Amino acid sequence: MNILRKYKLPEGFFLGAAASAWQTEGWSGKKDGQDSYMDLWYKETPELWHEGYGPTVATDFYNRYKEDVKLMKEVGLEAYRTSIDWSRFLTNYETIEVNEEAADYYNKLIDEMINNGIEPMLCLEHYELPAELFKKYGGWGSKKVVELYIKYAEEVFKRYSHKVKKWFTFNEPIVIQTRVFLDSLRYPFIQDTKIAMQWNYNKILASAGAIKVFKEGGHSKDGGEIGIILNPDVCYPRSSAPHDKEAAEKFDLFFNRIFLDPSVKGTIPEELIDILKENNCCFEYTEEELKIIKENTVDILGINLYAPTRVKARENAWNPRTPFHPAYYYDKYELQGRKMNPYRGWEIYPKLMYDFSMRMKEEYGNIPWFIAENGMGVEKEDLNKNSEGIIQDDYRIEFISEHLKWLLKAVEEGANCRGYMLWAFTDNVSPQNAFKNRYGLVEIDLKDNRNRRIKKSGHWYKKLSDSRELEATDFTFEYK
Ligand code: BGP
Repeated sequence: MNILRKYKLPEGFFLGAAASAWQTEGWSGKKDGQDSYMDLWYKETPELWHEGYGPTVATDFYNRYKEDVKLMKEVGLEAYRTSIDWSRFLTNYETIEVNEEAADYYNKLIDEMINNGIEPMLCLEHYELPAELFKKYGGWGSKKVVELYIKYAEEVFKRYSHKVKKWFTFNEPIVIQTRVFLDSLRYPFIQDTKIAMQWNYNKILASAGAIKVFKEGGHSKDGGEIGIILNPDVCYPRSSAPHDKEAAEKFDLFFNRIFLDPSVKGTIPEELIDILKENNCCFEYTEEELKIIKENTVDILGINLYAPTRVKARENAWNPRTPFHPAYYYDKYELQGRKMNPYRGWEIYPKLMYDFSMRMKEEYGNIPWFIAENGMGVEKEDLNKNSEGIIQDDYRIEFISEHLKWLLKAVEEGANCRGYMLWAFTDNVSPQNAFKNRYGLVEIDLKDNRNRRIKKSGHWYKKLSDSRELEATDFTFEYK
């Protein structure tokens, strides 16, 4: 028998859940020419998306948000994070012509949340780059797109910053270009490391630019805060030997410090620039841009943590015919005996919450941050219902409890983590996996008009939020 303990949620520590516009809203209300990069990817290769589902209807949040806000209350959310879909919000991305219908929808959604006591947190880009800017300018590879994004951000702040107090420039800004241009896993299947690095850099610059207009526009008054949501891969070396440690350090440089350092410290690591230059794939930058990055760091960080990454020194020589890739320095490594989520193929290692928290405290000035995503995607959950039709997702309750427990321990030891948001509020569309793995506290029933039904975990989350007391196993390992 495991020993159970009660852990108190500290005062002011918030509980919420997250989603994004394109994963929930559906295309309802979108006009011709308003596709996002995600819509384009799906339209080009629908056969590669799980069972053919994509963002077309998603959860129909655009039409059903009132019903959903009620459910947010019923599962105990204090805050809800979603995004403004850039491709929907504007009808002309160059002259910044607003789609007033969309602007009205976002306005009503914000009001609905506030009126129900749920704090809205909004992100400006959760992969919703307008397809038109992708096709015309090559997307984030172009500084023109940086300029247009900052104008879009300015327009959004003007309309809503008197009501919304937490803003985020990007969600997981590293992901798209890593999958598309570094690893060539997605449409349009191009491999070009320099383009991937230019996207990284241009997003760093765009984030700083949006923070600048936020501050200069006076949107910080009355407690307005702006930050970015990053997905650091908490990385562990196979061994303490120098070659394995170096592999982990290089992985960390390319996938974590690349966004953490400029966002928090205002600097891009010199070692990264040196390596990119040596390999002829450095991004184009100017001293003036570096100054903007230096002067416009975040107020708050949102952190998405799901699974650890384990690496070891490479065992085989690099194929000299392949272009430079950070994997020149490492191989991925699987820890024997690890606990897995087999559906998503991710290791489950709750202590990563603690390890990352301590890193924020020691290396990043302990600035305010929160868990912006953490969760467990599981396939065929509907086979797991009780007689009343409620999904019995005890594994999700255990997953949340174990991760939250490690996070609370870190807070007790001085980590400046302000809250926890689960991915996700309802089941929703994943890139390519679509509705395969379900993440929600609330089920979306695809066989029955996308009806909503709170899962066992949703009822549990509500109790947690009301009692502000987590019951979870003690830290001691039980020998059997
Ligand atoms: C994060 C994204 C989310 C969400 C989540 C779950 O990386 O910010 O948008 O999709 O991961 O991952 P997936 O949907 O790939 O299973």
